[in-house]
Amino acid sequence: MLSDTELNVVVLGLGYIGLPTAAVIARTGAKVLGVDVTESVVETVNSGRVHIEEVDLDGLVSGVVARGALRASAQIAPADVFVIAVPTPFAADHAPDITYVLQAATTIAAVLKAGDTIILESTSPVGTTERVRDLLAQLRPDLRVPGRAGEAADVAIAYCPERVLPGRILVELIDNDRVIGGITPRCARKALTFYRRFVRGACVTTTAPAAEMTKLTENAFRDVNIAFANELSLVADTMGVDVWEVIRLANRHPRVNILQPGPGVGGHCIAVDPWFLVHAAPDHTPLIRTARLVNDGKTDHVIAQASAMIEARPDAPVACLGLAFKANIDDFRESPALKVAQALAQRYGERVRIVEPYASTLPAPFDGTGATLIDIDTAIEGCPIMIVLVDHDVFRSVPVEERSDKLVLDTRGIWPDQPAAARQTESLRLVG
Ligand code: SAJ
Repeated sequence: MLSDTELNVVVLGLGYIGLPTAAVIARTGAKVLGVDVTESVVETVNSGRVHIEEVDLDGLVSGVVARGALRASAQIAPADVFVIAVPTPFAADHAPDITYVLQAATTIAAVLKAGDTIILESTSPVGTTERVRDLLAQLRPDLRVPGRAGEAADVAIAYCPERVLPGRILVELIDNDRVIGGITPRCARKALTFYRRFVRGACVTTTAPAAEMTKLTENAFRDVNIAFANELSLVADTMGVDVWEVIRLANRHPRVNILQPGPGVGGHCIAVDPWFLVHAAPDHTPLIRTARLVNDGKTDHVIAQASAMIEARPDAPVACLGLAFKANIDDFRESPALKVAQALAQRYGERVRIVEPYASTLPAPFDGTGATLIDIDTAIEGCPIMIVLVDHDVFRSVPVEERSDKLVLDTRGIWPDQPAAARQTESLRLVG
C-alpha cells in the first residue's frame, strides 16, 4: 500500500462509515481532518475516543489521534481529497433526501482548489454525483468541473459506495472490492489512486450513475432475498412446520441459498436503499417494493404473535431479548427488534423487561411505558415468556436446561432445541 505523508484528506461525516474510513486513511500516513456538525462527536474523537461501538475501532482511533494523523473539527479546511460520508435518509413518501450531501458539497466548495478530488461515499439515488458536480460548478465558476468540457477539468469528482458490514467494518474496508464511478474516466482513475492507499480488494472503475445504481442493487438484492425467507416463515407457521429446518434442508441443494427469516429488516441501509430504486422507477419495481412491504409486514406479524402469547399468560413477566437491528452490535437504527419491544411495552407496560447487553439505559421510545432493562440472568430467573428478537451471542449461548420451562417466541431461530410445546408458532398460537 502507498504511503504519503503529504496527502491531506477531509472526511465529512464521522458516523459509522466516516469515522472508520477517516481512521484507516490516517493509518496510511495521510493527514486526516474529520468534519462533523455534532460538537460532542468532534470532542469525543479529538480526545481519542469513539462514539460508536465497532470491533477494534477504539484502538485505531486513539492511535491515529495520538499521532496527530487524525483530528476532528466542525470547520472544514483545504485538502487534496474530500470524502463525503453523510446520511441520505428518505422522506415520508420514501423520496430520497440528499440535503446532507448537497450541504457537504457546499461546505467543500468554500475551500476547493484546482487539483482536488471529491468522492461521494453516501448511498445515493442515481444522478446524485452529477448533482454534486452541478452544484460545485454553480458555487465555484472559477473552477472547471468534469464532464462539461471533455476531459479537461480542474477537479475530479467520483462516486465510490461503502460496502462494509457493521461488526466487520475495519476488515471489510480493507478487503472488499470497491466500485469507483467517475464523472469521467479521468476522475475514476484519480479516485482509484486514492483508494489504492488502503484497499486490498480489487478497485473496479465505471461511471458515476452505474456505481450509484450498483450500491442500491446490492442492498435491494439482500432485501428481496430476506423477504423470501420471511415469507417462507409465515407459510411454514400456518403449516406447523419448522422454517429453520426447511431452509437448512433446501440449502443442501447446490443452487439454493436461502437467507434467514427474522423479525423484519433493520439498519440504515437495507430497509432504506431499495426505496431509492422504487422511487426512481415506480412502474418497474413491483418485486423490490413488495419485498420491502413483506419485510416490514413481518415486524407487524411478530408483534401480533407475541401479543397473543403474552395475553395467553396474564400477569407473567415477558423478556424481550435484544433491541439492536442485528447481532452483536449497538446500532438500534430502524431496528425491527426495537419496534416489536416498543409496541409490546406500550401494550403491556411493566410486564415487559428488555434485555440488551449493548444498552446501559433504555432508549427514549420506552420512556413512560413502564418497561425496564434487565440482564439475561435476571430474565432467566424471573420471566416465563421470552421473545427472542436479536441473535446476540450471549442469547444464543443460553443452554436448553435454562429455558426448557419457558414459553418462547424465537424470531431468529437461535434455539432450535427448544421443546416444541414451548415454542410459539402460528399454529400453536394458544399454547400456554
Ligand atoms: N437479516 C435477516 N436475515 C438475513 C440477513 C439479514 O433478517 O439472513 C436482517 C438483519 O437482522 C438486519 C438486516 O437484515 O436487520 C440487515 O442486516 P445485514 O447484515 O444484511 O446488512 P447491514 O445492514 O448490516 O449491511 C448491509 C450490507 N449489504 C449487503 O450485504 C448487500 C453491507 O455490505 C453494506 O455496506 C451496508 O448494508 C450498507 O451500508 O449499505
